[in-house]
Amino acid sequence: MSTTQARQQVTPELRKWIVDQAQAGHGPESVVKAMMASGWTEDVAIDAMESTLRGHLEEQAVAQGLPPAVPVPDAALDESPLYVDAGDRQVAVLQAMYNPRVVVFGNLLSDEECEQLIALAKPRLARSLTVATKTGGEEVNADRTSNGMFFQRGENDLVRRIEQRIARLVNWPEENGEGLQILQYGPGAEYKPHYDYFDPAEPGTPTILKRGGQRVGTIVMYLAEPEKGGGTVFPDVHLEVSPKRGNAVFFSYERAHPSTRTLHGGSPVLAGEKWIATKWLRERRFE
Ligand code: PD2
Ligand code: ZN
Repeated sequence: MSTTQARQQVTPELRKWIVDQAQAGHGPESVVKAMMASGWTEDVAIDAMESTLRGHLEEQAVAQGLPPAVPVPDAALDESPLYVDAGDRQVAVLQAMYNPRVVVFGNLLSDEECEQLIALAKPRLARSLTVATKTGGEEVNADRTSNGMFFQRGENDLVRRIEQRIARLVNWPEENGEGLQILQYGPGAEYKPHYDYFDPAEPGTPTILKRGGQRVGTIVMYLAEPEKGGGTVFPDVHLEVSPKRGNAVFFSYERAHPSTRTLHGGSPVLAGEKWIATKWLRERRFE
């Protein structure tokens, strides 16, 4: 940064001017151009404009009663890499969406890892439960007709290896992850559209949040492919992700609110069997 910019502060007056320009319909290029004309370099002007507008939107959101935005996991995709180094594996980036933040990864798990997870989970399967938001306990839910089980975090070498890989991939501490959940969906089984965060309006939510805070991200890994159906769908943005073995869909949500557009579901399996592993990521250490 030159001495000119070092001395140039993003003052409240400048912030107001940037917001006024945006509200008057002036595009980012003309705002940056005007700032450059008064001595800002392009990069610094862009940063100042972006942070001002982001801050303004956040203030508006909170003023309207939305929960505040919090930091979320994410992969380092700024330079559009085709692969991300996840430590012991190069993970392919197959698709990236920004709003909602949804990334489809390829080659996250090997076929052997998928098979091993299924074999370890099989003897421990039971009808899937969901968190009972009224009480903070767990309950059978007609919207979720899969069978499942949880591994403890770090329960065995395989689970530990995958947890380390995910932590590196999305830059989020391993200790903030819930235990890996394995789910089996037979023909007709589905997980109706829902949000993965805990609804702040439900009475059981404060109890749930004591253990690690909100969920802020999800990774659904596909372990076995059905013959038909079973895609992961995001109805608000009309997106369907195919349940391809070894691939995964990651998404994050910076506030516990539908404005994140992270409504998603597991479509009914039409033929064959779908197996997934889900990792839910919390704000803080999950004990
Ligand atoms: O199985 C899926 O595709 C799916 C869909 C929605 C999984 C989850 N949610 C989940 O495990 O949270
Ligand atoms: Zn979900």
